[in-house]
Parts: sequence; structure tokens; C-alpha cells
Amino acid sequence: MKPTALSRYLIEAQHQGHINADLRLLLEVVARACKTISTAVGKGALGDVLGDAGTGNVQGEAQKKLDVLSNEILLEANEWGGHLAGLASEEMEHAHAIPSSYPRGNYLLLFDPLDGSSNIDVNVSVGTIFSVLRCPDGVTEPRDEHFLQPGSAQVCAGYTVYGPSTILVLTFGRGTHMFTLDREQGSFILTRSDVQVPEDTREFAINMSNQRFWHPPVQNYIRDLLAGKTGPRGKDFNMRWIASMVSEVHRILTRGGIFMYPADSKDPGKPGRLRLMYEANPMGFILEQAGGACSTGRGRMLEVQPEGLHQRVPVFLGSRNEVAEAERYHHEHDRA
Ligand code: FDP
Repeated sequence: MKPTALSRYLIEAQHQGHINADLRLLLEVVARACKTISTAVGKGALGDVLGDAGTGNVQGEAQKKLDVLSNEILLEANEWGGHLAGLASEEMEHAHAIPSSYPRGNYLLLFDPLDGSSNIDVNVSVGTIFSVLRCPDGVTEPRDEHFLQPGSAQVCAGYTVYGPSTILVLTFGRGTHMFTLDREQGSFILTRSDVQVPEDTREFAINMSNQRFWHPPVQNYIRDLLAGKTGPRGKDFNMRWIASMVSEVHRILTRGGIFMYPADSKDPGKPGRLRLMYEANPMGFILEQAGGACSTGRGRMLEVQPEGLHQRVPVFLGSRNEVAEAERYHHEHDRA
């Protein structure tokens, strides 16, 4: 059978009534921007794109040159297409309404232009994460508050991982599908449809250096994982930590696992490290559509009512039964 390119896949989805023309266009534009980012990431030192930009983002984190460049690529590509009412990014303090000089559409796009960017300089996989929401009726100049919709309201979510191959992972609520970039042809080709995450796992991912700051339920849960075969879980677990969320989620979609970034006492002002709107929610949608789960440890991620564009949340995601196990430790602790 002839391989299916993303464009054809989206046109067929439109013909079947699963997406409308505007959403198809939006996804085509995001995919094109990701190809441009992929080229820049792939050039590495030859493209003069490595290293710090010398600036900080709204959250006080040092920006890499590629953070800034990826943000510009996504902004520029999406601004004039006519399918969006507004954009929001990890790299911008506030939402950006589409200027009135361009046609406006009904969607809102949120993105983390380059997640895991602390890994760029060491040539480890990084990625772009995005989430699509509907612009509330009657709103033509969307502001931050119009983006504050729960993850269950997402119409589409995806990420692109820039690794040995560049892979775009997509869901619009009808399963999770993977497209690999054919660098010679310049198009994304469907390489796995209806991805299913194994329900059980023997692999976990957490930054162990934060152990002394973890709250009791996480301490107890990880203690029991580490106890292995002779502990209460009765099996040995393996550990991975890439420090690039997109790569960790990609591993989990491929072979299962649980990834965690819990809240801790290191900086009590921060309820976790990862951001709800453009990291946890899109990954939650992608995982649920693949039979996995995404939780705050105390409830379904997609049901969290957001309070801020850059809000942080504790994250437990991956194989369904293991995420439920992590939640059980939280509920037991809360009951005691
Ligand atoms: P980064 O800051 O490099 O963009 O989004 C935050 C994130 O990366 C995740 O991709 C990654 O999982 C995590 O931070 C890494 O955190 P540690 O520095 O604690 O390892």
C-alpha cells in the first residue's frame, strides 16, 4: 500500500467529517512550522543555533537561541493563515490576538515551542508540544482568560519529537497517530495509527535528585517501586530520566512506562514544574487517546480548571494501571 502523507490523512479526515477545513489548515501550518524547526535543530552547531539567547522567559528561565527561534517560527507561520483567533506560548507572557490586518478564525493555539531545550547543546532529543482550543463565541480579541479552558475542551493536541528521526504525534479525539518526517520528500508519513500504550509497566521516570523534597505519597510510591520483587509491588522496575518530557512521553507511547514530575517542597511557590496548558493537557489528551492516563496524582489532568496561562501542575502520566497505582498512594495518604 502507498504510504499515507499527513496532508492526505487530514483531507480524508475532513471528508469523513472528523475535522473541518480550518482545523485541517491549522494542522498543516503547525506541521510545516515543525519541519522548519526540525531543520534548524538538525543543523546544530553548523546553523549557529546552539547556546543561550541571553534572555529569560516570563517564568525566569534562561532562553536558548532555539527556544526563541522556534517560537518565532510558530508565530510567523500561524499568524496569517486565517484559522486562528489567538496564540499563546511558553515563551510569551500573555496571549497574542491575531492582528486585525489578518483574517481571523475560531481556534486558539497554545504551544511550548521547544520542550526539553536544556538538552539541545548535548544533542539529545527535544520537541514542540501544541494544543488547540475553540475560541469562545463572540470573542474576536482573545485574552489570557479565554484560553483558560480545561484539557477536556481540547479539539486537538500533538507534539513533534526532533530525534534521530522527526516524528509528529497527533490526536483530534479519534485515536493517537504517528507520522515520521521523510526528509527527502519533506512530508510527514503515517507510520503508526491508533497507538496503544501497554496498561502495565516495569519502567518509571522521575528526577531522583529531588527525592529529599518530595511529599510523603511520592516518597512511599517510589520506595515501593525501588523495593522491586521483594517489595509490595512484587516486581523489579527499571528507571529512565531523559529530562526531555517529549522524549519521555514518546518512549511511553512506544513501550509503556510512567513519567512523573510531582510537586515538592523545593520551591513551595511552584506546584510542580510542568505547565498545565501547553505541556500536561496536550500530553494528557494524546495519552488518553492511546489508552494511557494523565493525572495530577489526585485526579484526571484534563478536568483541572485552569487559573493561569502559565500555571504549573504535578504530573503523573503513562500506562493506565501504573498511573492508577500512583493515585492510590495519594488517596491513601489523604485519607490517613
Ligand atoms: P526544559 O526545562 O529543558 O524545557 O518542560 C520542562 C522540562 O524541560 C521537561 O521537558 C523535562 O522533563 C524537565 O523540564 C526536566 O527537568 P529537570 O531539570 O528537573 O531534569
